[in-house]
Amino acid sequence: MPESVIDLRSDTVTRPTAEMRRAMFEAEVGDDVYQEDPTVNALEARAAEVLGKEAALFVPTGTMGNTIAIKCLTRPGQEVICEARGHLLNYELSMTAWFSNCLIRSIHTPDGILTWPLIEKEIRPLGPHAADTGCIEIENTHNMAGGTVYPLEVIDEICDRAHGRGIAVHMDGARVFNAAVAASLPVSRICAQVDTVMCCLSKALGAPVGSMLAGPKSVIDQGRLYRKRLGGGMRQAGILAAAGLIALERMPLRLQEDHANAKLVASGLAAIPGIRVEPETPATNIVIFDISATGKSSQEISAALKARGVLINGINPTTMRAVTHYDVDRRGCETALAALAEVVAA
Ligand code: TLP
Repeated sequence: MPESVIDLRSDTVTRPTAEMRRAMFEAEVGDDVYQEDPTVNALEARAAEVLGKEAALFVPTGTMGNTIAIKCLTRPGQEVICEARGHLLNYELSMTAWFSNCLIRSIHTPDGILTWPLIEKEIRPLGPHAADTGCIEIENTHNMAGGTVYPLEVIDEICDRAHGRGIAVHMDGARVFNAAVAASLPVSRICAQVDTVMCCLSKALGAPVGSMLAGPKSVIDQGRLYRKRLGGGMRQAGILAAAGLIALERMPLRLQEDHANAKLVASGLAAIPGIRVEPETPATNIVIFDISATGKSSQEISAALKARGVLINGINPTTMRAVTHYDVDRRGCETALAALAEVVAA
């Protein structure tokens, strides 16, 4: 991809910083399946500290982190409650069914945010006609709802009530650092009550590869075995963990910039005839917008933008998503907006 392309398809496209590349080059490594890679061990210890959990596990992807968490928190034949547009349900190739043998019970919300009253209605005790609820999964920030952020009291209430009924809570915190910045709270406070949290180093935090799964030591020990079963037992993974450590320490400090750029993109989009932005003011770095009134499909718009050096994908024929990140600055966002206005008007 040439440097001049403005890529707003996702924050997964971020490339490692010069500092990360240097750290990767110099990383001390060992065999992580023997738990002898000092850099992976340091990353796992630091992630546990930052996330406020007893232990953490370095996994190659967010999908693997979620898969392992759901497996550890459920028994085969149970249900997992998840928001209807959740990543777990829509973008993980049915791993909840395939690996954990559980069914997802989804709940529609306007903003991606589950609340205890919505969840309570869907909790089922085991009986002749119903499978019991094994776990509740919440996505913070919520990707497809437009990077929305769970209010702290909503998370705490879900966790208190769920635990009272013997049900575990997993947070898909792929972008929990964005949530923390938006809520002006330490990430450890946001996930204080959830049993497990997965966070991605390879999205807004810019590491080339990797996510962390954090939780009680007993769960993480069990998770390490599931990681091996899934083919995720990596050897000299310290090369990757070295970049992950920098992602964890340095990159959260600059996320506010991405959030400001997302607001700029949202207000620019709202000014283009035929485009409607949802929500109007993004809380974090994801802008979801409806293009149905432009008379063009998202595929047509994507193709025309690509010809102008701008990449933005559709979620479906009438909805598109732009994600801001550190590889696209304010000027890049302005150029993308100008290209979009041109494409829509053409
Ligand atoms: N999200 C990707 C796509 O898969 C949609 C993106 O471009 O946003 N949880 C959430 C909330 C995510 O957004 C993603 C990736 C994952 C989990 C999975 O992470 P990876 O891609 O590392 O498996």
